Amino acid sequence: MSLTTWLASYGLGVGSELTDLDHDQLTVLVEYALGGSPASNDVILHPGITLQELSVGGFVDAYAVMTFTRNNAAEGVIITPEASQDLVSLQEITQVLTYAPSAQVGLDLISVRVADPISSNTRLFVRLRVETK
Ligand SMILES: [Ca+2]
Repeated sequence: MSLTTWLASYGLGVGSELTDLDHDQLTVLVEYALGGSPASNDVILHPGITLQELSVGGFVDAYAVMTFTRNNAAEGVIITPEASQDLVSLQEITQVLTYAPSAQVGLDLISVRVADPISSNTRLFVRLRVETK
């Protein structure tokens, strides 16, 4: 379903993508990409961050893992997980741990890990960037 069609299904028009009408801290565009609704609270869709002990290259260490949903029906959006140590320089997180259907029909559940173990970072920020193509 195109973004325009999806917006119209909620009585919204092009130009409302960056609003947060239901005050759940997710913009309308992010709700479309992650599988939420601009008319209901979707706090449950906020990306989750956990620390996990993982074996990478034969060495076990603690890694930051971000988990988020993706709306299978969303067309024309790019979801990019990113990590930064200083909020100036951002690197795309490309190490995908899992990419599988979620418990909610139509959504995939994706987990990615930051490339370097948490012990190598004094500070670490992660975010999900959502943009239209
Ligand atoms: Ca919502």
